[in-house]
Amino acid sequence: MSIQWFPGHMNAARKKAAETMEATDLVIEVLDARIPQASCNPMVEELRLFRQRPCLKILNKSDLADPVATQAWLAFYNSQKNVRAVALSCKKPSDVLKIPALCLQQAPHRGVPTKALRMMIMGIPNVGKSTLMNALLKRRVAKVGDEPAVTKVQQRLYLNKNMILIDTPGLLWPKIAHPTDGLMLAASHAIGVNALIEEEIATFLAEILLQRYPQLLATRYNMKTEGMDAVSVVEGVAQRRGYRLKGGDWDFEKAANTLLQDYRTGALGRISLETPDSRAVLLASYVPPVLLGLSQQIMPPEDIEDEPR
Ligand SMILES: Nc1nc2c(ncn2[C@@H]2O[C@H](COP(=O)(O)OP(=O)(O)OP(=O)(O)O)[C@@H](O)[C@H]2O)c(=O)[nH]1
Ligand SMILES: [Mg+2]
Repeated sequence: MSIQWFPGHMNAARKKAAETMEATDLVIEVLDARIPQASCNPMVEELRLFRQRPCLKILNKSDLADPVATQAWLAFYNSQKNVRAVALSCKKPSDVLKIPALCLQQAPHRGVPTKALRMMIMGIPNVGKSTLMNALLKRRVAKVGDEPAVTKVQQRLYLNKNMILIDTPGLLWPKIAHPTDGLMLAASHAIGVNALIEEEIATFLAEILLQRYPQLLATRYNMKTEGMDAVSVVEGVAQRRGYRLKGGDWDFEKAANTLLQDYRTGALGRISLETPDSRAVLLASYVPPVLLGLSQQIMPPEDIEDEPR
């Protein structure tokens, strides 16, 4: 199965982002630290590079990610031109406090009253963009929720007289090239629930957990994972939790849901679904798709919701 999710409002959001990019000095790209490259929208990268804007990549939800993998990802991104990467949790105020200084470092020619630093927060759905916006502003200006596509329109606010923030709706891209990226995005809850085939996603997740984090599975569900395959892991969760259907069979769907929830909330432990090495292996067997046509994405201006000054 190949998971694709591109609801109507995202097309409008993509056009709007292309137009706002012109009047943006710095892109704050929020990634999911558990799946940094799978959560890196190629459309954002393309728009940013087209306008030659620097980028602060925030590996958010790092409280849920494997710290060893996160360190490897930071080295990976920090070697890229015009990119600075940090790992943090937008839910920790002390982490968020570091961000304004990093932004100013990335665009030293801006950040004075006559030339305010204009920062656009971009990223896939449910990655924590609005949480970041609220934390930076120290007040609740944007709605936050643990489901994809909460924010539907851009919102622009002054962080201080020298810095402007623009929150944007989560963006996916029309064609996710690698099926495993779609599964990782769905497992991490960036893709809407009606597009999900939860059992397949949970089986995919179980496969990675078996390979890389068998001890976390064993501890959480008190089961021996030796000799198990992914399907038997999900069945094992049903057995351990006593999930049965009316006829007496194991309730695979309920167990799949439990496994996904335990990964999403961090109950299983700190997990990263990909590393720079696993990504390199994936790319080695990959034929690039036709490049996205930028000209189709740049549209005339529309109104941004502006904070009254
Ligand atoms: N564990 C953890 N959860 C976080 C973190 N940052 C955000 N969240 C949670 O992630 C969920 C999504 O956060 P939002 O800020 O609404 O995400 P968004 O990127 O604005 O999502 P859309 O508007 O749907 O694109 C919420 O339940 C947040 O509480 C973090 O650093 N760690
Ligand atoms: Mg949002």
